[in-house]
Amino acid sequence: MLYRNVAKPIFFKMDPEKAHHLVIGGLHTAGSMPGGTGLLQSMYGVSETQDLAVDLFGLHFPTPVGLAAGLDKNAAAVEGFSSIGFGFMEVGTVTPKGQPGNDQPRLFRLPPDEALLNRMGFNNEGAEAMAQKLSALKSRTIPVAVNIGKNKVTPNEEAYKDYQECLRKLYPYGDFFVVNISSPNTPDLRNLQYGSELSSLIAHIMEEMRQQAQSFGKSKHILVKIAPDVSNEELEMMVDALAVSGISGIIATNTTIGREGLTHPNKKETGGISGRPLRARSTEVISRVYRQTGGTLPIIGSGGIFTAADAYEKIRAGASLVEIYTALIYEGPEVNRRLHAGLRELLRRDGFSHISEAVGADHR
Ligand code: FMN
Repeated sequence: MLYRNVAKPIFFKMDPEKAHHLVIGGLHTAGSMPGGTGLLQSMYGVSETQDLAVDLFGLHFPTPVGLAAGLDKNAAAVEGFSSIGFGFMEVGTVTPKGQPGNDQPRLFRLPPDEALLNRMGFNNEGAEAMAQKLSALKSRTIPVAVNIGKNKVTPNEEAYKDYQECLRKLYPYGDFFVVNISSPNTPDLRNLQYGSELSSLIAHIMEEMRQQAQSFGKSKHILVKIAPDVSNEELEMMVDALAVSGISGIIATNTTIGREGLTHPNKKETGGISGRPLRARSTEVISRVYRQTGGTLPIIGSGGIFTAADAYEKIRAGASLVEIYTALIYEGPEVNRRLHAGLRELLRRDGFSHISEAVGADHR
């Protein structure tokens, strides 16, 4: 209630990006202050329960709801985000070199559509800066995934070098990794999702993962995040290629360039839409990936989750974990307790004693 009644009315009067920096700054300060994480935990934390804790990728996820990529692009507030009820978080997208991203304004709210539109363009401080921040963390309470991308100036033919460089700099610090080839805001990035470009990129990335595993003495998992704006045939080919590539899972999906059903005038801006309008398509993609792979490739569901029913829909469609971004902006950190309690109730309703029993239940 505190967020919805007090903070949100103030934030929503501000420029969206300024509000964003205020949140990150606040969570950074709270997270690094003595007693700060404890206070956040007591206000917004979620107690781990046996029915919702997930073990996957050799990691323990205290809850199945994570923070999606793009909010903490520089890993500036990991301790803060770890204390408000998330079961894991992604940091990034990070690129090898820092870059400013697109010109502002580049983030827009569409309140009646419960959506955000962004064309940030991978604004971030670069892999080295992120490595320093992650290495300075005192302790970790949830898995932290590093979401990696390519610099805007790097041509697609050389994109693999950027992903490899990110892995070289960040391998010790990520609990797992996400290859972002699905942002609509880096020119031509999404072309890396198709055909030989995809196979060759992932082969190079897997080669680097093997080398890093050897020199670091520990193998880690890497997932690929895909776009919702692909035809079902394209999706099928993509999943075929990814299923044999050695990656550990798929994140479905990133934002959409579609504008269907939107009412707010900001829909005319260029960029990717997140939130409510993305819900149905991202669930459909999850469902298709699960069916095609027979549930053998773990899926993290992302897109338009506001309620426990939204999260559960994605889990039943085939997601082992889910993540949110836009709901956090519209609903505040209180959203995590609601999702957690609601998911437990839905599991009980369906007679499941553990969330893993619900994963892909719609296909059985
Ligand atoms: N996804 C990425 O993989 N990398 C990013 O850097 C990234 N930046 C984002 C920035 C903004 C402002 C928003 C709204 C989304 C961004 N995303 C990024 C996509 C989210 O991680 C998420 O997949 C998407 O918003 C759908 O989830 P949601 O409907 O819960 O927001």
